[in-house]
Amino acid sequence: MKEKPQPKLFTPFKLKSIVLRNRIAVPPMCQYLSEEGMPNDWHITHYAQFARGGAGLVIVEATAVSPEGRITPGCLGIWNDEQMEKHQDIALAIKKAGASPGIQIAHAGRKANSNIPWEGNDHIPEGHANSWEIIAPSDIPFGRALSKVPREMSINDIQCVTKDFVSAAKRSLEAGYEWLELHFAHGYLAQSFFSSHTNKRTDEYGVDVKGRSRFLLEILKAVREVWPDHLPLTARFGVLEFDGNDEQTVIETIELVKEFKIIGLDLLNVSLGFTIAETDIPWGPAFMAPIAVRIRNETGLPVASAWGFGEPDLAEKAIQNEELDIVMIGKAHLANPHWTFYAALKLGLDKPSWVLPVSYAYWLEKYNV
Ligand code: FNR
Ligand code: 531
Repeated sequence: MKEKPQPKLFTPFKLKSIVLRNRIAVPPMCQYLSEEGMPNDWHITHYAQFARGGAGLVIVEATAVSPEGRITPGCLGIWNDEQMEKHQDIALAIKKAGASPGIQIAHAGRKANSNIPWEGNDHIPEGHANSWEIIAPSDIPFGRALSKVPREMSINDIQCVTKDFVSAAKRSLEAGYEWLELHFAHGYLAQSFFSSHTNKRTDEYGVDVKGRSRFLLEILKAVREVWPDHLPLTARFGVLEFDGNDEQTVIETIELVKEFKIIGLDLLNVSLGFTIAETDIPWGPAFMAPIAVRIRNETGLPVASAWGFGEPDLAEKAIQNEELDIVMIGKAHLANPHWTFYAALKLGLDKPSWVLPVSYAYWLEKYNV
């Protein structure tokens, strides 16, 4: 009988010393359920379920490198050892369920100090108990509900935040994470240094694309020095803004990514800029695939991407066509933590149960699932 073609989505992916059991990743997704940056039992069960469901890589939500780097007061942190020790429980739970534990470390910049989404998603007003000063490359507010004017960062601020990323990377390693993602996307601090919409500096961290790239390159270089070379060091970066100037943005981005690669970036997670409010994003299934494959081809770096790959056929197509090396399945995982198992069934994988941990696979296989 003719062998049915096996989906490529379930082939392993080796990056440095890490071998993912498949090409499916859970991208970072804020839960806003932390207090003072501390992980709790919610986070342990929340992240373990995705690994239990068969994903190859589970990346913990944007985790702030400092208290003021949080998006909201509910966001996770890894700026102290107490937090780091609780992160150990999350990383271990993911690992024990057969997935690789990753974490995204972040500074929210001018989008920091917001209320959690279901409590307004707007900036916390001055004078409120939870209000803190927000910082950015220039004193330009995002606008709309994020109307607080950030303080323009001094050179000392830039050096302090870079050190915070280094400390966060060290703590992530100590926590047992194997995959580190720098949050350089979605209009947060690093992205806002790169964008000419938000960076009007006249010193060496602005003026032109070289200046606007400097902060990101310095963070990457400093983190690379402390993150072991055998573990993947990655970044999520907004390559499109949909602000009418994307051809220029992509040309500058490709040059930046080539510099990232020279410094030692191992993979780019291709995402959106979300730098300014006035954009016209053409949402749609897998709509980032064409730009992801362009970045992959023009830089030679492995790429991942998200945004509308939740239908298994779309995820499989992106891997089959070598547009992506890893596909990130976000909201579909929130709806179904066992997405990987159901994708295996839908795509006709031989012995689909075996995408699950053996303690489940054995019995499902025995009952011919
Ligand atoms: C997100 N996203 C996101 N991205 C990121 O880089 N860091 C984060 O912490 C978060 N947080 C977050 C929370 C929630 C509730 C959602 C829905 C999304 C974006 C996410 O990683 C992903 O890129 C998008 O959800 C698009 O992928 P899907 O959902 O179309 O598969
Ligand atoms: C961006 C987003 C926009 C539209 C739909 C889904 C997600 N994310 C960015 C997240 C926070 C939540 C909103 C981060 O990058 C932290």
